[in-house]
Amino acid sequence: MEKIEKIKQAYFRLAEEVNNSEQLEQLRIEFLGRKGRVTEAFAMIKDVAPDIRPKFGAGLNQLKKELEQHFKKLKEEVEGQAADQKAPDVTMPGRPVFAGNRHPLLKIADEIKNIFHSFGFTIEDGPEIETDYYNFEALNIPKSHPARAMQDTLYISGDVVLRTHTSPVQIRVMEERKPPIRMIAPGRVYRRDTPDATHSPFFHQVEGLVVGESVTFADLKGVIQAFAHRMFGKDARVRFRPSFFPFTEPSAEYDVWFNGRWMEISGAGMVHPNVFRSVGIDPEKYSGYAFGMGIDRVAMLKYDIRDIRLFFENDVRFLRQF
Ligand code: 2NL
Repeated sequence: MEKIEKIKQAYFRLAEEVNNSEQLEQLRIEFLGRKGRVTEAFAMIKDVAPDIRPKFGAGLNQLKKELEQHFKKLKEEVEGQAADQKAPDVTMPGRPVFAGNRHPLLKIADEIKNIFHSFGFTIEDGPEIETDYYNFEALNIPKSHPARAMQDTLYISGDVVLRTHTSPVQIRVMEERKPPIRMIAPGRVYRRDTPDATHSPFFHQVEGLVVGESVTFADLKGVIQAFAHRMFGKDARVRFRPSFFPFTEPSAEYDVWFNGRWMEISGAGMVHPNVFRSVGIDPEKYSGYAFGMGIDRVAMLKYDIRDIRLFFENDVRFLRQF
């Protein structure tokens, strides 16, 4: 029994000092291994006097059980520590980071630009702060037109305005270039509107303009139809309704049928001869068509968004869906 007690004490003395896996393994070999001290003690049973043999055997069994249990706990401790101290596992998958995404209006604007670019249109740009001349006068919009009133347009000073459409870009291009012209002008425009589900004091528009010899209304319809198919798929339908704009004659508004409803996209028509005259293009020689469309409207139709203000509130829960 003294022998058992000695092994036990030796084991615990050594176990106290174990703090890495090599020492742990040493401990196992020395006490619980095939030639370890516990195993050796079992081999001694046959040399022990028969009257104390059962007690010795039971003591040894008890010792073995106790050391094995303790060793198991110790092993868990040592290995846990080792795991903590290990270098980071570079093969672990990374934690996903939300990298952000493009604004839905920019995505739609890009799609529109790509479609018209593929039709051979150039993409043109111009100032958002415009003069009365480029925003109204050159477009054959009379002084008396309600759009020119203070309640509809944001005036910076007497004849400086925030552009109400991107038509001024087309006027500037026509002043600078000879036909043929085939262009779109995407950009932000401003109106003096109180925000609600369908109005915002700023929104986004793409205007298109094609000028050449014998350009017709049929060309306009074909291009709008082709655009609608590319943007909304082959099932999209387009309808034209007669309308009036001072800068086109004849004029039309057009709607696109998509997702079970008609949505007014905007207007179009043949460029008014007075507009050609104000930029020095001969209306007897050239004809052209123009159209406008609301980017916000196209985005609302395509993504089934029912409130335009969502685009401008910058709530990431909304924005990250696209
Ligand atoms: C709308 C739809 C439209 C045009 C824009 C245009 C531009 C030039 C000459 C003639 Cl430079 N027209 N743009 C034409 C028809 C409709 O926008 O609802 N506007 C108030």
